Amino acid sequence: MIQHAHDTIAAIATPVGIGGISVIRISGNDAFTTTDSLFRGSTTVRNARSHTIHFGAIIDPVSRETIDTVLVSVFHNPSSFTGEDVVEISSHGGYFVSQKILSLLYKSGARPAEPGEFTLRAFLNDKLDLAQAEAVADIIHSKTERAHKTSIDQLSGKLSKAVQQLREEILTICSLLELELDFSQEGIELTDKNTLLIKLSTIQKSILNLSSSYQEGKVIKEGIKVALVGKPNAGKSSLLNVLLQEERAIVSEIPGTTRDTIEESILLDGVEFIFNDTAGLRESTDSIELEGIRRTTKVIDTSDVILLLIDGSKSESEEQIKEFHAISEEYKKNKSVLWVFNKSDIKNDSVKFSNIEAPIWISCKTHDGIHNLKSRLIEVSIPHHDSSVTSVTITNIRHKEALERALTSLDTAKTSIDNGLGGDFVAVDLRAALNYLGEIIGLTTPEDILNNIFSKFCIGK
Ligand SMILES: Nc1nc2c(ncn2[C@@H]2O[C@H](COP(=O)(O)OP(=O)(O)OP(=O)(O)O)[C@@H](O)[C@H]2O)c(=O)[nH]1
Ligand SMILES: [Mg+2]
Repeated sequence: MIQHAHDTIAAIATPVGIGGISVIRISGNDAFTTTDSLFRGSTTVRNARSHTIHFGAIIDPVSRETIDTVLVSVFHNPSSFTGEDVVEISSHGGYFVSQKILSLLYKSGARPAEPGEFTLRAFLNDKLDLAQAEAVADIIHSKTERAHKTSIDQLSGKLSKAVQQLREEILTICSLLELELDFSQEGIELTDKNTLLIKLSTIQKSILNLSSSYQEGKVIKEGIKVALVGKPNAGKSSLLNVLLQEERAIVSEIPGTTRDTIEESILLDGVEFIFNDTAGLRESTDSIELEGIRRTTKVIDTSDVILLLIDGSKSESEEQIKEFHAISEEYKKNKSVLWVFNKSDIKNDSVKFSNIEAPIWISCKTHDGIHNLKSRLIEVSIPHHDSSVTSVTITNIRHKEALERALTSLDTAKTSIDNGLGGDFVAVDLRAALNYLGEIIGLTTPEDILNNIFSKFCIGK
């Protein structure tokens, strides 16, 4: 993908379907002439000034038929998104028109753009660094205000600036060490060992702070998955409906009502909470119900929070609780587990619910305790990193891993200094840290990783 980055590419940049307009994007050396072979307006595209819009028609060059009336936006290189000559044709929306125009563009010499290829070109032409290019995809996918804010910050270069500053600090130390090597014959020392160690520790602290913002960043970007788990009739579907404020799932007094898992989300504290209503856990011989129960286990595995829902009106609850204790023990190492007792309106006071950490009582019937439940969900699942130290939040696991590798290299550098090893040893580790940080912004990112990143974009972006 990276080799043939100069030919002319075209793709529809808007979603397929019925809509007011559709935008077809063309980028590359022949973007203007390719468009001119179809466009009839008061000027040709190649004679149009940059950043101007022109009304005209798209004509099939073979049949001479008019396909649509359009607006054509013209951007001359390097002042365009990709840094190349770019044309954006705004046609009428729908399934047919934009596809037809696209196929005519292909016949006139453009080739189909690969996923993310426009953004890849922007990156290769230094319009964006890699972290900013990734932010473009994040903006498109953001569903909440907070997700949007972190991606806009990243697009505007906040993360890139923080990474660049860290690199500069390491580079200064590295250059000093390398300079010292030149004078090693004369026995001149430019750097004091302790000062060096303190400086490296300070840099490490900043990197650590940045990487620990990932926990919050992940939640902001991906949301929180909550599994509603319990015995049949505990009220899982009722709870889902109460949270969504709509009758989404079927509720009935017949145990085993929910067979398949139902996934729906709501916003709490600006974060998306994705709830999964599951089939009630019980012994069963019904093959459909058993499949439902198997799916419940899968949902539990992939959730961030397990909400154990217990019918608080039933006297057999002690036994259930034993079973839930087993689930809780198995998962509480890497997930939050909330114990929730439902049906407080018909609560059975004779039953003792022992050994349970912070039980939450609710009623799906009267809505008692629902507000408290929401607060507890927010409390256990949205981490807050110290944003006073750095206002940058990272949301990408690739960035987190690169930061961690940089930290390890700095650790090795510090050990080398402690052990009295020469500056050349230390410099090698510092260079490694520089490379890892460089991967975040695309300075030192291997080509296969670049390809992988851009292939996950949508076509037309
Ligand atoms: N009194 C009372 N009844 C409730 C409450 N919540 C649910 N119910 C009733 O309990 C029964 C079962 O509710 P569901 O929401 O279908 O239970 P479920 O856990 O989804 O059950 P399955 O899908 O069979 O696993 C229904 O008759 C509900 O009306 C509550 O807070 N109070
Ligand atoms: Mg149900």
